[in-house]
Amino acid sequence: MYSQGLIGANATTDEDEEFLARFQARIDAEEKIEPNDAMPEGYRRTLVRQIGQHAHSEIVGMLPEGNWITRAPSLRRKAALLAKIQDEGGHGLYLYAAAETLGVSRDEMTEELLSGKAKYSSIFNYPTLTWADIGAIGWLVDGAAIMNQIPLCRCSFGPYARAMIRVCKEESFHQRQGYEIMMTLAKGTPEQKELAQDALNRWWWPSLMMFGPSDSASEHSDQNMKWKIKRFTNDQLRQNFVNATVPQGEHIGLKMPDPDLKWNEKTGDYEFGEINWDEFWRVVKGGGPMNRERIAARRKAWEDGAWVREAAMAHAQKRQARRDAASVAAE
Ligand code: BYC
Repeated sequence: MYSQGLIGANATTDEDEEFLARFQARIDAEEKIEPNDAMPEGYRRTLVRQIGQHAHSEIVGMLPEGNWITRAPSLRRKAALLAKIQDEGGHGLYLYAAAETLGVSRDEMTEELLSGKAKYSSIFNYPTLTWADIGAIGWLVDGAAIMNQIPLCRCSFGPYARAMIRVCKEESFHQRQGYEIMMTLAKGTPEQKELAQDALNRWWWPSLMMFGPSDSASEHSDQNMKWKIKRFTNDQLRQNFVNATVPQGEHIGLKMPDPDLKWNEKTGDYEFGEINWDEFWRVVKGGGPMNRERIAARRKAWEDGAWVREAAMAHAQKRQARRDAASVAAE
């Protein structure tokens, strides 16, 4: 999608005040920043961090759902799940390509993931115990992802913003297929309804954690908002998600696992209970129920795929050599 040849061009800048003010004026004027444009090193590094982590989340996020492909309850469910998981793989690839335009290679990003230096979304460190978890992931996890990603379609960095447009369209299908699974289970036998409720109980709080630490603890939010990478804070998006999702749960007869949840007439928001931030940081730092398995699976896939990468490189080199020989012969 984006040529490696673009990487790093004009990227080194003398960051005096005038340069920074000119850059901020472009951001304030809602101009898109493109890979070859001069940009502050901090802006570039922030985007590499966020887009890289976003790409890793899409790829690691294939694992919990992949666990259920062979056990989907019907051919129709299996086809939809397969399509969804393939979409997530595609999202990861657009995002790696968008990050590559900023001068980082896919190999470097993968090394950072495998060494634990780069993060991926906390949500994918929880296990998928029953089929209802596939419904809960689509409804809640993709629902939270859409809430976070729609504003990213207006991110100041062009390649990221453009990648997000297609990603959001696909996430919206994912959210609906998940909600439809939950609706079917909730209307089914008492055992099926219980499966749906149990999945909601386990995925609700981790879904709220996807939006990141509260605004007072979010180290990057202020600068990211100034650079228009983020358009809303973590707490604003989390609140919007709660407001949109609680009525959806009520509509299918499920109960949110939060005794403190209540509608506030004055603010027009649902008030909700305290998030367990100790759990959040434990999971982010590698101590969640599935962190080890997820990284082990990615490491195995990377190692098993080494021969494919080597063969593709050898093929590309041979083609280039043939092209070079043909152009010499033509001279
Ligand atoms: N999990 O200062 P803050 C999907 C980290 S996948 C782990 O607020 P920022 C899907 C944060 O990185 C969609 N880490 O940071 C796929 C930072 O650490 P570093 C995934 C988290 O960047 C398959 C530190 O905490 N979506 O949809 O301003 C199947 C301080 O945070 C988390 C994205 O990646 C977390 N939940 O804001 C189904 C969206 N939260 O980097 C579905 C793009 C925070 O300093 N990313 N941290 O070491 C973003 O919008 C922002 O990066 C965040 C965090 C809102 C996540």
